[in-house]
Amino acid sequence: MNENKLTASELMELEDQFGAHNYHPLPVVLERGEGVFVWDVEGKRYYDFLSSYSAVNQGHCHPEIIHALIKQAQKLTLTSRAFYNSRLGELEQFVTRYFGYEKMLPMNTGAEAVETALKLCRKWSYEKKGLADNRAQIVVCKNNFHGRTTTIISFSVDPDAYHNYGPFTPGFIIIPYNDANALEKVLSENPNIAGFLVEPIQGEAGVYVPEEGYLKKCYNLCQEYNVLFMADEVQTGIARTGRLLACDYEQVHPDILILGKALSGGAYPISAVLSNAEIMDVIRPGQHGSTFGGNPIAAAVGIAALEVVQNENLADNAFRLGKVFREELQTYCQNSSIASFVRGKGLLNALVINNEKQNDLAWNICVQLSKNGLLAKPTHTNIIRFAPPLVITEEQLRECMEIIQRTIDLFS
Ligand code: IF1
Repeated sequence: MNENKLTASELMELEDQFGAHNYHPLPVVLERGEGVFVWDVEGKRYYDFLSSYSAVNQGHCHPEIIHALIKQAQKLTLTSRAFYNSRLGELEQFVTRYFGYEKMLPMNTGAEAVETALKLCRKWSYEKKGLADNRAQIVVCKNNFHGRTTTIISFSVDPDAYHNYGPFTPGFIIIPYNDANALEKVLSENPNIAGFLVEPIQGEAGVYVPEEGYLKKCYNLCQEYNVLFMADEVQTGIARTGRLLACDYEQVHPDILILGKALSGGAYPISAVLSNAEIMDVIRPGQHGSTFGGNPIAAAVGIAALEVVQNENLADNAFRLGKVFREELQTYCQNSSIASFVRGKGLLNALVINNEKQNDLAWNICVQLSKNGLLAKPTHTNIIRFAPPLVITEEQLRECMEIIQRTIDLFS
């Protein structure tokens, strides 16, 4: 142990003093990760049930992903897109084949990829669909979460996300989620709609799973009205929900697919927008870009991260273990005065806590869970998200469910 090493409370104090207060973290200071585990600065081990908001689906520090990262970092890290680089084409070929598209546009963060999709959709609507200048409207859903940029928060309904960040970007129409009739109504009444942007499962809203058939209905309506169906699979994509994409459950192939997070297995910020050439080709040289997007490290890491998903059958594992998780916890809920119900798909799940008597109950449960060796984070005061790395085994999952039940029992 390094004698000069700061203690956990000193490290938290540093963040408190010198960092912006835009987060409220659990009081745990992590310094190492491997697979489903992370360790804090005192050497205590935890099961990670947040997976860095579903970015580390492949598990922390996956050796093959880290190997690809290091190897490429020692050779060439960044060229900008002023030149070709020896890895980008390979990534683009790999990713387009992997997800069944003709073209990909690389960015870095989820929000940037969403922004890219919105710009692409607008441009397509003027140049292909023939909308009049500056008239394009994009339909989005209530309680959406697509990132933190000014345009994206312009169509948020969460005051925390948008309050006092105006003026906002116009051109968005908000309809209820999980309501295909609402989409049909707006499409039939408004001829200026360019696209529909949707999360296949609403993550930030509390893992809200729409009715079966919703995505398919919306996709078909978009086809009927010549409107682009854009799926934000930043959180749901890449095996998290038990299929490669959450849209795969309904055989929906989005016109524009938005990916991020686990596209790198958490080793590097990588995001991407995918579509066919007819759409993507409306963006010409100089009309969109990013200094870091498509850099050689990202390319090497992205391929390695997707290979892991395939080689280790992570979608199947998430599908199978998600069922085990929900079945067992649902039974537990029936006998608990505190745990109301569980919902989700694959290994993207949420437990709804009955906090009528105590509104910081979910937070307190999460603090106690951390003491018992499992990390999860509450959202919307009464929802706890459970999303372990997809490399988790059934035995580990069963141990975790035991920790969860034992912890909640303490509050009964
Ligand atoms: C934070 C939640 C998860 C996303 C979807 C785009 C982005 C995200 C569907 C933007 C990001 C995050 C960001 C994170 C909290 C988080 C989150 F709580 F909001 F719902 F994952 F669970 N589309 N989701 O979920 O991606 O620009 O961040 O790379 O701390 O804000 P980004």
